[in-house]
Amino acid sequence: MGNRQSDHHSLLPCLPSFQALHIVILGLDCAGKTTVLYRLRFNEFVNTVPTKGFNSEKIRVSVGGRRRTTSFHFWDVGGQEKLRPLWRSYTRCADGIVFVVDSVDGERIEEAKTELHKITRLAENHGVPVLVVANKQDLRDSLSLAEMAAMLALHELSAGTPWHLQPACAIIGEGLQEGLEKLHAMIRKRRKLQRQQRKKR
Ligand code: G3D
Ligand code: MG
Repeated sequence: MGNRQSDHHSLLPCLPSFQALHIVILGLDCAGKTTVLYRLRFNEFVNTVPTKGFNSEKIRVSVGGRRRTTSFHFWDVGGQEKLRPLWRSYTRCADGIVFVVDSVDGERIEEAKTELHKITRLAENHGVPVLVVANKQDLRDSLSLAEMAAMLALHELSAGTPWHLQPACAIIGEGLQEGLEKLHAMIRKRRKLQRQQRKKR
């Protein structure tokens, strides 16, 4: 575990390591990205510090009701404005994106929407499934899922981008397993489609 910095973002290997799914966790600063990562990694709450570079963890998770576990390689990238231009280096070749939104930060939800739409519109991210995590649902005054979906204009994401909006509370882990199941299902569906398209050619 660590809050690492890299000067070699453009050199990140394109190939995901040994069949692990390459998942990038994005979202504005303070949305709860690092809390999500460490909740998944240690199954407990870990006090976070602002992420200056990135955190990366490989985690095996049992998904899809299968006995075998699936390996996810998560990249949690700093969300401060000055760090957002780096997101693109991490989403290159991503199998999936987890986009964490603070459900009580109504003031910055427009900013979150802009960043979400910007990253999913990139040509190289076309078709990459997105799990939108409506985090901090434990707090009073959190926006409802319907409000979040409307304010983030999820239905306006490009037609080829599969997405799922998951209510969650990262500090106790609620909703995270369910969200990962959905993300995994979307990734598998996309891969199946890609295989079928390759066969047709
Ligand atoms: P980031 O990595 O997106 O920048 P962090 O965000 O994971 O560092 O979390 C930012 C703050 O939000 C942290 O509080 C963290 O404990 C809190 N947080 C994360 N998830 C939840 C949640 O589901 N519910 C609540 N109530 N708080 C959450 P501090 O106080 O350390 O800034
Ligand atoms: Mg962080």
